[in-house]
Amino acid sequence: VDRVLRGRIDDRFATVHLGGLNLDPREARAVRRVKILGCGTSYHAGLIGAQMIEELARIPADAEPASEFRYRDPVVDPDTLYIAVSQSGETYDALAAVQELKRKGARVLGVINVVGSAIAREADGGVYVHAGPEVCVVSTKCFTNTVVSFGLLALHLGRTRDLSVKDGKRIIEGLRRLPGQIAEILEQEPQIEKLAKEFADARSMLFIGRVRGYPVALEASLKLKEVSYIHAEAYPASELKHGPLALIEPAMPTVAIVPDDDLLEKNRAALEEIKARSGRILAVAHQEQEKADRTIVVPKNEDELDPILMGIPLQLLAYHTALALGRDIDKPRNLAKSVTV
Ligand code: F1P
Repeated sequence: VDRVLRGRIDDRFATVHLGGLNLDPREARAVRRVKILGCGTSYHAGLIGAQMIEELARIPADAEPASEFRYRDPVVDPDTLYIAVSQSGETYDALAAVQELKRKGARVLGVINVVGSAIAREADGGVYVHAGPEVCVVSTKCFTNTVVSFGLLALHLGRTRDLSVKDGKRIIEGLRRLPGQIAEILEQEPQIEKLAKEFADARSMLFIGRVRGYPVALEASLKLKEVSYIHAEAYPASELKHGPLALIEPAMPTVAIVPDDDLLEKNRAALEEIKARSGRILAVAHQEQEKADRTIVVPKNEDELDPILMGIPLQLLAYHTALALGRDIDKPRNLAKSVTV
């Protein structure tokens, strides 16, 4: 995270410098919509990025799996800024989506880790996330850095539009706190390892989060699936009452993302619903949650940046669950570093 922030923040004017972005202030102001495309973890990072862009720049934004986008006949709109996300920069579905967009005359930026990769070459500009080489197949630190990069990009777009200097400074200070806060989370690894052992008997796990917490839940459930092979499903907390509550029972624990923001009471009410059905709950929160059986407490940042931190303990949880089950974490079955077909 230090690396992605380094040299990019201008504290005096509460702005950021994104050298290769290739989007001048006039072009940034002309953007009417942002569409983010990526696969797997990169798609989940894009979902968080879309929320950050809506919150900080007030531009309507959404994310879609690139693998789906490329198979439909999308309406390509000149006022939409398209952003492709990829750790490897080689994922074929994402590359095909970018090529299709370029063919239709769209402006496409990349949020990419590997410098000079196929998608980076194809894009008109963008942000490198500087996560370094991912040594294992599963994307972890790159997810974190991609979301931080979206924080920078959202701040940049926001400062060319609606975001005040005061809010810009608030976000910048939040970004600067991240490395220290991540170190604090990593210090909790022994406790998380214990929790992983406690929950490793689950046949299936439900991950829930509301609004900012939902993409975190999606990514945490993907991490668990990828390395432990435990079935996991992520659901928006607000959708629980529309069906999945029927599944709650002690054999299916719930991991709940419960940030201290204006949705805290709503999230607590969801925990109560689960408890009322004898569900076991592991919460990731900014304070102990009374209704949860266990809570991983993470440091609080600015509301908009909370998702960056809340995913990290759940990466550790997936890792230690896989270890407890004797899985080969560095070579998970059926997972390739980049999916090129
Ligand atoms: C996309 C992705 C990863 C996943 C696995 C397979 O890769 O779905 O998120 O962990 O490695 O590919 P990328 O486009 O971000 O390189």
